[in-house]
Amino acid sequence: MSQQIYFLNGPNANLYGLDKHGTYGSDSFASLSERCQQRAESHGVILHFRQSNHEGVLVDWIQEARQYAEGLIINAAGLTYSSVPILDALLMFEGPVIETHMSNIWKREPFRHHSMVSKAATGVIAGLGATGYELAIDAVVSLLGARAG
Ligand code: DHK
Repeated sequence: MSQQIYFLNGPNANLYGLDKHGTYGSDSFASLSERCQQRAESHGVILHFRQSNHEGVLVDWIQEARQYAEGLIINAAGLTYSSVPILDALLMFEGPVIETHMSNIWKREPFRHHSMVSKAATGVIAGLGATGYELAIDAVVSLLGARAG
């Protein structure tokens, strides 16, 4: 059975590519999903790439991942800076967790400089846009390989 990875995206990520300032690059969410599916396929893992604007839905998916996924990637978007429920759910997940952001959050407004999610993250990738999303998949696969070996 192939390994499964959950890649969860928070509020407004569905609008990537439409931001007039280009903060999140030019890839639409659909094309981001497609790129990530291709990357996962190249590693022979099953990717569940999802987005919700709702904190509780993200918590439900993280809890679901405890049953089905070996690794988890999350861009909690605007919930990154406030969500204790997302942090608590992630702390209950046993596999590697990669926190991702399309933008370099430390180059932006001060309120984006402190992530609640980071306390539960194995590693963080930020500022590399869609490439960072692909690298997050590479990282989880590599960490899972290291655990298996
Ligand atoms: C995405 C968002 O929607 C923002 O709220 C975060 C993050 C940054 C990103 O860079 O992917 O502050």
